[in-house]
Amino acid sequence: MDQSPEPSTPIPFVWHPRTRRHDPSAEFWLGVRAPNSEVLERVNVIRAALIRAGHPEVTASDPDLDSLLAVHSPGLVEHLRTIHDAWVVGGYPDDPGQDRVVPYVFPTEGMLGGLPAHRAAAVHARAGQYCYDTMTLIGPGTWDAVEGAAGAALTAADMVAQAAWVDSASGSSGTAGSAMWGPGVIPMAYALCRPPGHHAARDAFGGSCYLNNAAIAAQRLREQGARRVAILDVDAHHGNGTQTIFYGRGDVFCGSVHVDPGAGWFPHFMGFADETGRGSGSGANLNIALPGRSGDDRWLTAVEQLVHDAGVFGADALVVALGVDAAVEDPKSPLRVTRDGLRATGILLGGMGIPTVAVQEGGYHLPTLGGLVSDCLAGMAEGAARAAGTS
Ligand code: SP5
Ligand code: ZN
Repeated sequence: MDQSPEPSTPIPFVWHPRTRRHDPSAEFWLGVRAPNSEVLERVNVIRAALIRAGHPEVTASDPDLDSLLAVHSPGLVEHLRTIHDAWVVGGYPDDPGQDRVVPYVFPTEGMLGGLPAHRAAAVHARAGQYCYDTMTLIGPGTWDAVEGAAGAALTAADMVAQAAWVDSASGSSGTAGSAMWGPGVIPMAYALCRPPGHHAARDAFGGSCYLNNAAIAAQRLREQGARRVAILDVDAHHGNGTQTIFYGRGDVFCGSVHVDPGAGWFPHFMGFADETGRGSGSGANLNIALPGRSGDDRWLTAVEQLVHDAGVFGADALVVALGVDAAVEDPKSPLRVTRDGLRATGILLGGMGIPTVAVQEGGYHLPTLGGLVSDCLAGMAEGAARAAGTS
């Protein structure tokens, strides 16, 4: 082993230029139209910061349909792919004058009373079939970007899996995966996904999310050689979609630290500590809900707990649902985590010392967003280098 720590390898970042085509333009909250804060500029500032910090850039491949259907229902995928075209054909941009797909009626379980929902004839009714809020609008380029984001998550997962399990099994080197990381370096990649994904469930979308990029990455890691994957979600909001997707599975651990939904925060109806998994997934779900004004101390104690439990679970691969909206500057959450706190978060996550895919989730304060993501990734690389050096 080297005596002096190697300078840690900058984590490669994967993105798809098609992320640019998504413009939700607005959100409707309590019937009031507001600008949507999940804007393209988020990707621009993160990408600029990562390039400045020397992270190699990789262009994502397009995803194949089967990879999306591994965690989502065919109905949801078909809906997202086709509903905006149907909206335009239906004339809604002219009458009533709305060019984004906006739902108004939601066929909830309570409404249906156990009956299957009929396929609604009206496109404006179908708009609410898979959607659970009024803030996640669909525009002309939304599906392109959603596919691109999923592609970025899959490409990052494939790079990591190739280096971790395929090349090491064959003893080969020089393939795309192993070329990225030298011998002894723990493979880690970051997917600059937009739109984000952790609020999207198997059969429903909302919370600015359409398909669950982190879940898609985790599933791919399982298929490519990981035996037990941990998804650790450090976005300020509970990763409710990810939780639902894996709730009954014992091969994927989901842990999330977030602002307490019981104190009135999105996603309101889930994210509580008593949600611990079901059936063979019993014990494989961990929610840590924090009071609104929590800062670094409480936050890092929670992250330590997530890392500890994922270790006890026996994870041999990690997916980080990397939202940075817990930052004190962020307008979307009351948490008060500092930039140093996010770097320390990265060190703890990287310290697991296992192959890792980080997937971008939330983070909305444009002046600090790039630095926050870049510092968290630097922490991850540092934590992994330390773990590798002492193993
Ligand atoms: C990925 C992610 O961070 N999604 C966050 C979704 C949370 N949206 C909650 C919105 C709550 C209402 N906010 C009021 C906005 C008033 N314009
Ligand atoms: Zn969030």
